[in-house]
Amino acid sequence: MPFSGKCLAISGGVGGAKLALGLSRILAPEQLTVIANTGDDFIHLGLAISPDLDTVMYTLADVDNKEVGWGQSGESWNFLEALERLGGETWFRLGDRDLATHIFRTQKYLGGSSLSEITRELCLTLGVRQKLAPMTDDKVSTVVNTRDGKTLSFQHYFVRDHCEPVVAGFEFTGIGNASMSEEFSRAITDPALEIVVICPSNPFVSVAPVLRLPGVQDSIMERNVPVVAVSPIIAGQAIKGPAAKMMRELGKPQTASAVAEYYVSEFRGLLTGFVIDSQDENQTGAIRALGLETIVTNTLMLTLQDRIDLADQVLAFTGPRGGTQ
Ligand code: FO1
Repeated sequence: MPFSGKCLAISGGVGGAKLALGLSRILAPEQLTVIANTGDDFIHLGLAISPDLDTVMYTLADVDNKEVGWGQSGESWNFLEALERLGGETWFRLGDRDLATHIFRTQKYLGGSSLSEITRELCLTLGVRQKLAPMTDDKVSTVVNTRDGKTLSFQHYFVRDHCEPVVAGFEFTGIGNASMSEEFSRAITDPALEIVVICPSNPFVSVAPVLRLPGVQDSIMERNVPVVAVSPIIAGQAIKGPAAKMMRELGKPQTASAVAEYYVSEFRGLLTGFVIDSQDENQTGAIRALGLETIVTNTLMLTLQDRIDLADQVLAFTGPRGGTQ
């Protein structure tokens, strides 16, 4: 039976954008709202950069660089080469087309626009018809606490230092008095909402900042709809990014069931379902024991069809909360 309600998807960067694309191919534009993490946002070279929002936006607009998963396809690098010659900072690679997005965003910010308004304008120009919004329009920054007592801004940890520092924990500065963006709270309170999907993004630095925003967990639980997360770990590996390395450094097994345990213990009562890859089928029992309805399927999204098939599986979780369909 085709899914007729509305879907709210919570996404970080690359992994989240893949599932968001799959969902966008199944659902009508007005059925899908994607809320992106903004804890990775930072000011770099004087420019306001929102990596997770841009990754989802470029993916839904089909202008994304499909090799690396961020930035635009068909890029030229004249700006960066010229900056290099001047001795500027080039560790964060900004293509010429991508640069225009950051300059546009910065100019709008300086003109008093909110990140939500700017994202709406960018999506309109790029032809993205689904609703895409930041988790908040307030400043929230993910900080990485390293085992040797340092604190790193997220992009310094992730890009400049290649995720090498050993993590001890994370902080989301500013989150205590940040409010959900209008689109976010509207999507949660929409009477037509039938499912919340937590995309296969990094649980600690992409999903946690969104769920920790004041009021998010309670307002989602009040809706009594399925809340389904897709494991970002397959057979002990993260498909992309440092999730498995972080789990090891945090003393957790690098398994899909350890991700489920993290979500259940950190966000008690929020999740109702969990999707794992066929390679992790042997963990179904442990995950069901956590009270999560579990689906085993292919979660490795290599092709567009993989993205669509996974989205289809996730949407099959609809129906009343806690029911074992
Ligand atoms: N990630 C990298 O590993 N290296 C880069 O040089 C890089 C540049 C970049 C530029 C724009 C953008 O929107 C994202 C960019 N990313 C880069 C990815 C970004 O750091 C991550 O996607 C997120 O912050 C984590 O999901």
